Amino acid sequence: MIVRSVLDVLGTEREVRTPNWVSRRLLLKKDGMGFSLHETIIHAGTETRMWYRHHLEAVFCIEGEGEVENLADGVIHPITPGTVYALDKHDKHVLRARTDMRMVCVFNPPLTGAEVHDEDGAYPITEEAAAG
Ligand code: 9YT
Repeated sequence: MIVRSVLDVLGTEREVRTPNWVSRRLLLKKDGMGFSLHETIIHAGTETRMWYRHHLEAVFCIEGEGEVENLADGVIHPITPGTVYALDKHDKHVLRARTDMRMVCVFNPPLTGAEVHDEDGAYPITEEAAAG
């Protein structure tokens, strides 16, 4: 059994910071679950364009408010605590945070840990990650 707190992750290599968000990667590929699970804080006032070409991601909001725009159809969905969005079609999207937003994010295949967004807002796939 793995038992781990966000507090264990702070300031370690499992905590990844970018200008728009900080991600605490509680479970990664090396933990052997077949998915990765992160707590991500999206900073208030930011707008982040993303396209996870190689991954499926579900994002469950537990704190804060914002919106996600599906770039395929221009539809804007409000995001508040209790709402999940799932990028089941590798959807290109923009996330806008009105306040700080606390999200629980699940990736399939799991992230290996070192990923940061490329110029498309995607994470690269490594052979290791592709193997699941
Ligand atoms: C909501 C979202 O996708 N934010 C970007 C960071 C990502 N969730 C991560 O790496 O944890």
